[in-house]
Amino acid sequence: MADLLLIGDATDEMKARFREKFTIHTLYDAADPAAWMTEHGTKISYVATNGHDGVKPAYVEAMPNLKAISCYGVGYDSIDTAQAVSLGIPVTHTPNVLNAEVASTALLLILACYRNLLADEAHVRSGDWESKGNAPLSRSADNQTVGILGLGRIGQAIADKLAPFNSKIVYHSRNKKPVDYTYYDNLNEMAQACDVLVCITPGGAGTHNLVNEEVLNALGSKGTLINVSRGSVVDEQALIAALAEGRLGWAGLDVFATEPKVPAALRALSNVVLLPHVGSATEETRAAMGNLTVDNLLQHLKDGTVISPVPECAHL
Ligand code: NAP
Ligand code: 8YV
Repeated sequence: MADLLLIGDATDEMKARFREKFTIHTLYDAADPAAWMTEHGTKISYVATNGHDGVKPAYVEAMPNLKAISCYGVGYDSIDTAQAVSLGIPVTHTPNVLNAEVASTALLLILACYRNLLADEAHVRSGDWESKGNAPLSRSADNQTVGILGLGRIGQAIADKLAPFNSKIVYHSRNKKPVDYTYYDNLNEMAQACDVLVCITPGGAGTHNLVNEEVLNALGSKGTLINVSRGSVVDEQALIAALAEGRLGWAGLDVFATEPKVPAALRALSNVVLLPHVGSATEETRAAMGNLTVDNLLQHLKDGTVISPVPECAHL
């Protein structure tokens, strides 16, 4: 049996499948994870983690016999891939199996912002409907210009799911894609032109605070920001100020700068819809992600190859 380290928790189904071929060690149960790594790191040959917990570079150094890292999630900004590549360790992730789910979450946030879902629900629950009368009118989510920041696998799924809403799709990414949507090579210009800006790039240094005060001002007082990517992509303090001062209309957020901490100033605003990073969190999608996370390591154990390496590790 090979020794597998679980850095963050895994589902019962994943653990049951892992147990068939691996001896499982759970770092999240260790009172002092760094001390545990120093004492036991040399026996670990496989790691499973998730997009939130990642793998600390010091932990990788403490595992000289590490053969592969499998991430339960498509985003891997919390894993140092340069370090892994330099050591010849493949890193895998779970692309595609969650595209539709995360796209549904983006749509849920867009609709909740446009149609005042939370305020209207509270209107019924509080008894205000009976005592004060009808709720104020909301806005139609149909016929809007939606700017996708990061037209990749999930960005395309979001564009597809918006088709019945007759949205005009525009996008910004570093490279123009072979699609019919209007391409903006400048994010500010796209923000100026759209009603909704949906962030769905990877996190990490390359996208840090890409959505800054200037972009938020360009989106404007009638604009809606949706973030289902990583909290680091949006300047959270600039976002709070723009929403509080009415320079930005609404925001629907699934991700935050320092999860699970969400600033009180953001939680106090009425023009936001806040979700606890549940973009992919349905039983069906998490089962598919879990299976791919396990399958990658089972395949590596069998023949030294993996199914879905991150692009940086594709050549290993
Ligand atoms: P993907 O297929 O790699 O797409 C990412 C897109 O972002 C690409 O089109 C890329 O195009 C663009 N991009 C990268 N860096 C950029 C930059 N600096 N400026 C502008 N555009 C940039 O990835 P995916 O599978 O769609 O996943 C995207 C991300 O969603 C993940 O990395 C993760 O952070 C997040 N996510 C969140 C949840 C959630 O629960 N909320 C769930 C799943 C995924 P170019 O290379 O041409 O720039
Ligand atoms: C997960 C995600 O919540 O796939 C991603 O990048 O953000 C989510 O699907 C995350 O990986 C933790 O498991």
